[in-house]
Amino acid sequence: MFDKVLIANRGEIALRIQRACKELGIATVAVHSTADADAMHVRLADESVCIGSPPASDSYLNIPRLLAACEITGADAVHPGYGFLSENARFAEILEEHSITFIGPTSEHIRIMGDKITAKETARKLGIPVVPGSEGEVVNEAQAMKIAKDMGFPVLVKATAGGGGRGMKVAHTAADLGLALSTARAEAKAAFGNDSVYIEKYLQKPRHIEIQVFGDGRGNAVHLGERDCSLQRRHQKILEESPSPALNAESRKKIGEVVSAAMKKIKYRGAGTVEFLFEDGEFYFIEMNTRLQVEHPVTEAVTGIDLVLEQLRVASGANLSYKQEEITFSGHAIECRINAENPRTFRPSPGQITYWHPPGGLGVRVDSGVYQGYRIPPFYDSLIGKLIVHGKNRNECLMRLRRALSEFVIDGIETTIPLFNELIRQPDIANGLYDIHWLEKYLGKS
Ligand code: MV4
Repeated sequence: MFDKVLIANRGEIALRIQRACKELGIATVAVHSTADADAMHVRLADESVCIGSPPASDSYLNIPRLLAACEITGADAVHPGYGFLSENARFAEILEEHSITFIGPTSEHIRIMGDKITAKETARKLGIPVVPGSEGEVVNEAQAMKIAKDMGFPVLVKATAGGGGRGMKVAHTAADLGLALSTARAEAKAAFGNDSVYIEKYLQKPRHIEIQVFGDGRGNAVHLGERDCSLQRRHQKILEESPSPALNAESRKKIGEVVSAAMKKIKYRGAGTVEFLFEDGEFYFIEMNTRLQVEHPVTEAVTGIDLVLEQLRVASGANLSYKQEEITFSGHAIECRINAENPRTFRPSPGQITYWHPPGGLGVRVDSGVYQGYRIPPFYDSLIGKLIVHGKNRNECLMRLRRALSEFVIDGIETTIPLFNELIRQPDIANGLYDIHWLEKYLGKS
């Protein structure tokens, strides 16, 4: 097992990773920008290194500085968390070249899944159901038109280097296709420096269901059930739950087996999430995330498995701690992302937290890096905490979530807590009847 892990991240996930390291007796190194000198993950780490000024490019995304922090402290492994460099294949490679373990998949798997076309092609070959569409990128309108007419409109133009919804354009009819292609290309070029695009049949009312997987890198892999992440606004998840209200035991078992078999075939290592759209009882692969996800505590709540402990163990060469038949799913969990934002306009609300009182009690978990008196910097994303609630079933979970939200006191800034108080009282949410467009329709109306 590692002696010292450098956590190349900040905020709640840096603390989350520190907890697992401490349970295994591993020393922790925090890195921080000048804006995060007072952050909790810096206070609780065994060592800390200031790696630059607030902009991520000058700190959390700066590979030479992260490498220098490893050299200075003698860290023998790096945990990237999520975001920042967590899916940067070159970063994983550079660490390995310096005999420092990247706690995650191989750079090869990061690269394959980071390109949405190679990801989809790999999934298709592994027997994972994918969305009908072009075989690879489309190079001109004539080619796109033929494929679109064969599939039928509407179609979706997507950026090959994309993800998270950037560089995506719907073409509802043949007349829209040319503009959709050029607009998606321009957005992809601007966002990723790569204007390659592909097209897919546009699914109009899907849910977003993702499967948590874990592999040891030697051909063993398990799935840890699904998370329903359909409640999103502008591709930002705001609430996630497991199990999905839309799945029955048979569809859950089937997709879990297809995905874990696929991860065995490619000898996947570490935590991963296979993302699907789910519509009319069918799954359609869209992407794979080769990192720990923000919403991983939802899976931890229903399986009782600490995913970060597993990441540390597997990265140090250990076998998986669980066989598939030993993984059980109990109850229901819901996570609400607490953002420092206005609950109506979603405008960021940085500033000082003058009062902080998180909820507690059975089945209530709050993962956060803030504290009373902490000043939220304006430079990073607005997530300040995650409220994860578990109950024996969805109704008990909702009942407990209502109570936990009513107990949560955060003064001095605006947060999205009032939005959750509203949402969990909406019949569609209480009944689990929502798709990926539900929230934006609701916000558009209210
Ligand atoms: C789609 C889709 C409909 N049809 N692909 C959004 C970001 C990336 N994860 C893929 N996304 C979508 N791909 C086809 N063929 C709809 C979306 C989509 C979406 C997906 C999941 C969660 C929220 C979403 C919001 C808008 C669009």
